[in-house]
Amino acid sequence: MLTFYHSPGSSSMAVHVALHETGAPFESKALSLQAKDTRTPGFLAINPNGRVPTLVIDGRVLTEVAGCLWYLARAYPAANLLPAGDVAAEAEVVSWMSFLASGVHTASRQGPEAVHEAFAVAEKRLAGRAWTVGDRYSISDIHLFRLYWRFKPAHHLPDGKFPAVEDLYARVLARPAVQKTIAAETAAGYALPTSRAP
Ligand SMILES: N[C@@H](CCC(=O)N[C@@H](CS)C(=O)NCC(=O)O)C(=O)O
Repeated sequence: MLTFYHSPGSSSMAVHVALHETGAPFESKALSLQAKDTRTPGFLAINPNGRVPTLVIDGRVLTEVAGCLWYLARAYPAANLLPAGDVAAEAEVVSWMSFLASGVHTASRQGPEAVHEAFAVAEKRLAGRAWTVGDRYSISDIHLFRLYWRFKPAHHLPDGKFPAVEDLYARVLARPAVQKTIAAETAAGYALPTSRAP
């Protein structure tokens, strides 16, 4: 049994997309960042870091976007969210997700200039390829998609500045699992654009 602690529109959206991609059954627990639901004693007892996403797998707690995405890709291989039979390609997925968590997500706190620089690096890393790793969609594309989805309006990233990222973003946005996630999170409630990306 999976219990998914998340907040609509936040980092946890990437994991929400992967849950829908895999079709894994899960119990949804939506938390409000504004109401500081992630800082309650009850939630801190589950995740002492007080952050979403938090996935509880049969009583075991898993945190961080990259960890949760990796789990879902490995636990539900039929969804094809990881390159198969290629260790170097799997390592590339880890490399992208580490870069996205430490180099792109954190840039938000340093302001728009740092975010622009981070996406310029992502653009160079993509180097005109369709997907972050190999020739098909994987969890690192979901991770990149969600950051661009959030940061483009929040940090005024102009159309045409990061063409490879934008192209990947548009193809991921069109996926049924992504549309389902956006519908579910919109119904739960969030407002975009925001002046402060979480
Ligand atoms: N490094 C973490 C970042 C997660 C994160 O920053 N989550 C934010 C929402 S985007 C959060 O839960 N904030 C709640 C809080 O600070 O109280 C990851 O990759 O999962």
